[in-house]
Amino acid sequence: MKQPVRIAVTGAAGQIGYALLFRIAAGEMLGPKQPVILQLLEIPDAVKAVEGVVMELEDCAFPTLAGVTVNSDPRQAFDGADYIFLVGAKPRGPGMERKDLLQGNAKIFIEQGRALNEVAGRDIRVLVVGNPANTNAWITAQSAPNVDPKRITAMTRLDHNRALAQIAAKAHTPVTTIKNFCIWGNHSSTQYPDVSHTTVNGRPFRDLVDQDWVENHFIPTVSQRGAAIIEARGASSAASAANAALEHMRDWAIGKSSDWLSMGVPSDGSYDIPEGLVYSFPVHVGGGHYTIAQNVSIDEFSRARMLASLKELEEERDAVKGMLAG
Ligand code: NAX
Repeated sequence: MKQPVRIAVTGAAGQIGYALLFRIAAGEMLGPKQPVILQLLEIPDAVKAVEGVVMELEDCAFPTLAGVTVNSDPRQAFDGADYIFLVGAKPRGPGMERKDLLQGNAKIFIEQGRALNEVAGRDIRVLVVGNPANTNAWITAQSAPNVDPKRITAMTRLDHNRALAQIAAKAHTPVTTIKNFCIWGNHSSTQYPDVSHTTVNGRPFRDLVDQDWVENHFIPTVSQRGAAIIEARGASSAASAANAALEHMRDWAIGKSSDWLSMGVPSDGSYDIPEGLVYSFPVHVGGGHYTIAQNVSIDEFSRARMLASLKELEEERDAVKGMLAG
């Protein structure tokens, strides 16, 4: 048997945590031959609830689960971790402004970024799920100057998967026949799900649909899907979010793809997105790395959408950057 790898998950008592932990422990992220140790983080009030989740994990007797720790100090939870899922965040409360949510969460990600800075290994991979995910990832990177910012990413894979499902339904084809789709920008309602280069069974998807469908049906359906799920279920996406988080980390760590995936990653200046901002791009994965797909042609419609999402990310950054100095 291989040496166990250490996987930290924050917000472990939450609903995404509950859907994610069992799949990681079952070996679905790194395969059935790779033992894992889970290092869970929660706020002190939720530690008891996590202990209940740990009992259930034990009761599954997963062959790949080599241990579980429960922590309320991020330095302990992140110590020696190879993979970190930053899921825990403050939910938006009644009457709360977007700015209050941003600042409340900024505090969490500043603290966790500093903890990462102290204890993280060089080969760490971090995925931020907690909202606002892109800006929280940017804050984490700013608070962890010793960590290579490329190793701190944000989740837009759920948006990517939601879009694939819509395209497959429209084209009456399995999702496996779809290539070259991506999400640009922020994980928010300004995200830009881009079908300009998408093919289905090797044929341009744009030959099957008109601009009105793209603009007035497809883009709103994908970007408002989270709200539609809350409306129907009375709670936000959990199993699909956990699935996307697992796929993001699995593909980054051990995947190989000539097709595009969507990941929120620090910009390297590609497509004129300012360097360092955490923006969703089309990426390729392989050899444990991701690379931003290059030379993707951008038409006027796409450029306008990409810039609208960029503007929102810049506003989010400006709303919290004063907090980083303190
Ligand atoms: P829950 O409210 O069920 O769980 C969040 C958990 O985080 C709670 O148990 C809470 O005690 C814990 N927590 C809060 N502060 C913490 C801290 N400082 N350290 C450790 N744990 C802490 O939310 P859930 O439905 O699990 O969603 C988690 C986050 O994912 C939310 O911010 C949500 O908005 C975000 N999402 C992001 C998505 C994405 O695509 N990027 C999609 C799904 C989801 O909405």
